[in-house]
Amino acid sequence: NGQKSFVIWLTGLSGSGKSTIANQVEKELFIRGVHTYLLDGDNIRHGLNNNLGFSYQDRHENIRRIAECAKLFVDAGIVTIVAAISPSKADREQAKKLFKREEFVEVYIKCSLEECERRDPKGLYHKARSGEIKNFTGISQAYDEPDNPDLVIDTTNQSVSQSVRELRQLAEDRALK
Ligand code: GGZ
Repeated sequence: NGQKSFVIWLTGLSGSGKSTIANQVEKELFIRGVHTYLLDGDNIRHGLNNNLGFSYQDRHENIRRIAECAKLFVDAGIVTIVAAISPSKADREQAKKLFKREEFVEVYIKCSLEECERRDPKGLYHKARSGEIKNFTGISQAYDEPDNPDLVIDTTNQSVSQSVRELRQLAEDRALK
């Protein structure tokens, strides 16, 4: 009954639901006996990546370190969930290259900018619009949509529980097959 380990890479705008979905999916997988670890960009920026900001260069380094960490966890046999905006297609591709083909699952947590901005749980979009925060993804810096993700979860008009179900199903199928 060996568990397969791999990385589930969640990319999407701030406020799209990456962390919320990832946290809930972790709980549900734990109950089902699947061991996971969550690498959340926002959290890692308080520790390992506390010397990095939001320039293209710093985001590149943020994603590189997160990907290398994810590789360590996958090597340790753990289903690893990454939740990071990871706006650059090139950076995501570099991350992907660290893994075997079947070990990297790219999931686009899709949500319209309008809806992310309406949610604005931390008031960051408001600050980005007023210019208080610079280089804000979707407002003053680009987000490259994935061309060919393994799964798209559109949270714009969908409940959290439905999004969680979709991601949990994918993770469960892959972990236990
Ligand atoms: C984007 C920013 C910014 C700027 C602060 N641009 O939604 P959050 O608040 O809670 O999580 C976001 C987090 C982004 O960190 P990541 O490591 O995921 O970004 S990346 O993958 O692009 O390196 C957001 C907050 O930090 N935040 N300033 N300028 N998000």
